[in-house]
Amino acid sequence: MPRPLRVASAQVGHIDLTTPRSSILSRLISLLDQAAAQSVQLVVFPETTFTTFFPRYFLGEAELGSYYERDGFLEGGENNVLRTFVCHAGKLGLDVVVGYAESTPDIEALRKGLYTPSSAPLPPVLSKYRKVHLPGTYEPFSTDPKTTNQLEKRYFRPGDLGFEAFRAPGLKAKWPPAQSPIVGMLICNDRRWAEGWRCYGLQGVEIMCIGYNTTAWAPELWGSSPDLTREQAREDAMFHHKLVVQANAYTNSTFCITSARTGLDDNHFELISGSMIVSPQGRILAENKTSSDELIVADVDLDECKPGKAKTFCFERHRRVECYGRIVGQRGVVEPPEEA
Ligand code: CDT
Repeated sequence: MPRPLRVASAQVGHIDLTTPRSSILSRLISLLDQAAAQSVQLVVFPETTFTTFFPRYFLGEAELGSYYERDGFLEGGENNVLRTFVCHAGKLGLDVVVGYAESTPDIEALRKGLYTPSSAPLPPVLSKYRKVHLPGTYEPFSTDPKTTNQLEKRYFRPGDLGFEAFRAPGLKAKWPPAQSPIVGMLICNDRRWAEGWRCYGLQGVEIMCIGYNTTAWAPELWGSSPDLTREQAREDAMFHHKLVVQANAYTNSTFCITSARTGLDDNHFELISGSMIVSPQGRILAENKTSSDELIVADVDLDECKPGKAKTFCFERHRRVECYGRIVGQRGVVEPPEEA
């Protein structure tokens, strides 16, 4: 029996450091309204949806605090953009995955000034995911305001919730006797690590939801040649983004929805786009056409995950866990010894 679903990626275009939250919120509300008008059931928004990608800036603690959402956002509070967004999605009957920088009292108590980003599908809050792999550095590459820093190790703590898949029962309204979708979340840099994908694969994930901010030009960050032109760098960043998403969707036989924060922030910092919906065969079903706010919609049938899970990637039959110990037992590279 097919399990059809209409899903969307809500790509968000440029946001400056000083863009008022009220104007960001109205753009997000418009994307939600567009999704509802097109009878979408699940929408995925980017990482740090409600602000610019502030870890690229070296900020003082007072300013930094204004870029986080406080824990307990559902209870209210002044100018609570996240709560307004969530309530609007709820009114429209949409399931939403949205990334935001989260501040929690326990984290503040532990280590003032460091926070954890998370992503939550709402309403109600079915699950929460906190980004595990934090790229970049604790110290800035430079304090020159034009430098693209990546200060996630300074501004956040690594996620502590693991990779827990969950069911989204609201999405099966159109096919009641069948099982509800199994959903997983990753945030940005996590998508480059096969380990997280496999943890979800081992729970039978059917829809991976990934928001991100990926810089198109940051020579200090790359593993590739520092001599690349801006065009080559942008092309590489997009290639690697698509490579990891398509490959991991295929090897775990899952759909995947990716959502970019994109555009040219502060008229200087370029982020790639690449918002797309990918099939369990690793093929792109729909993708962005602009580098602005844009809703990318696709109709999927979750039962298309089944052949890959039952055949090529039938984990129970083919995996050889006795050979994989190194993956969890060792963090960095240990090279084989040189021949004597
Ligand atoms: N936000 C985020 O995690 N960005 C990183 C940049 C890493 S530089 C290769 C990303 O993986 O896209």
